[in-house]
Amino acid sequence: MKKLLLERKEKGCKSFFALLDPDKPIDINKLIPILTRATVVLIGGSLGVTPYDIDDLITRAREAGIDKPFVLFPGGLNNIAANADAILYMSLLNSLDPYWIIGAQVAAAPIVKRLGLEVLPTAYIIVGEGGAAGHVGRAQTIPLDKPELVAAYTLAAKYLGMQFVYLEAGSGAHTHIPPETVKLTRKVVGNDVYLIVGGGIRDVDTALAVLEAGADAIVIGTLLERQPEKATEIVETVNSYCSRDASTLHPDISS
Ligand code: 1GP
Repeated sequence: MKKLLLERKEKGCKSFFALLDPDKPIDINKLIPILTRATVVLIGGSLGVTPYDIDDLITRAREAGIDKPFVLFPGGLNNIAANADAILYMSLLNSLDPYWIIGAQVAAAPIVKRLGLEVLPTAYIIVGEGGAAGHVGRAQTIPLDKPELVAAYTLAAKYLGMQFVYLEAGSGAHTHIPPETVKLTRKVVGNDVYLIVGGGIRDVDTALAVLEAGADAIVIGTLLERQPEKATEIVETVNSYCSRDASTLHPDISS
């Protein structure tokens, strides 16, 4: 999993993470065009999710022919499930509660080991509205107009040895992470952090702007069920990225 993502990054490709929240109604068949094009399928949710729901969803998706890595995006210990391939092993760096920074991770570690899940060491940083994840995780969310704080958190994550950093605006956020914030963050941390950006991304232009600003992957959740055709358009754009010259697309932010 990690290898797949890092190899794509190395080649200049971007990745699309399709997020499924088992607490929401999911029609797998309707999502086949998106899930078969996604780089990975993330599964998790902040509320109302059990490992049984996750295992069942993965089984149904595999039966429907979705041959993708299934990666846990845990909203808590109740999101650790055996059928997954890997886990975003996250620390919510800007939580005010040590439980979400290191407590849940200690409790999860023996389970993750026993299940043999591949681990992606990930800093989770919540910006702006933050949504349910921000509330449940007791995040002191970073104001949208303070990109230097996002960059500083990301640099701290890099210095702590975390390979993956997930900048989260919150599921269904009205305002996504601004591309300028991604651009500054990338400039400050250099290229050796794998940057994942999600929350409130709803159209191709936003997805492209965030990717060209320096994100390696975008996460799309809400749009999958609400406007699957738009999500399909985004995943196709992400997948065509490798063969495009990014500097000609949005020259204002790619320089
Ligand atoms: C939420 O970043 C993800 O944790 C995806 O957000 O549901 O707004 O696409 P959306």
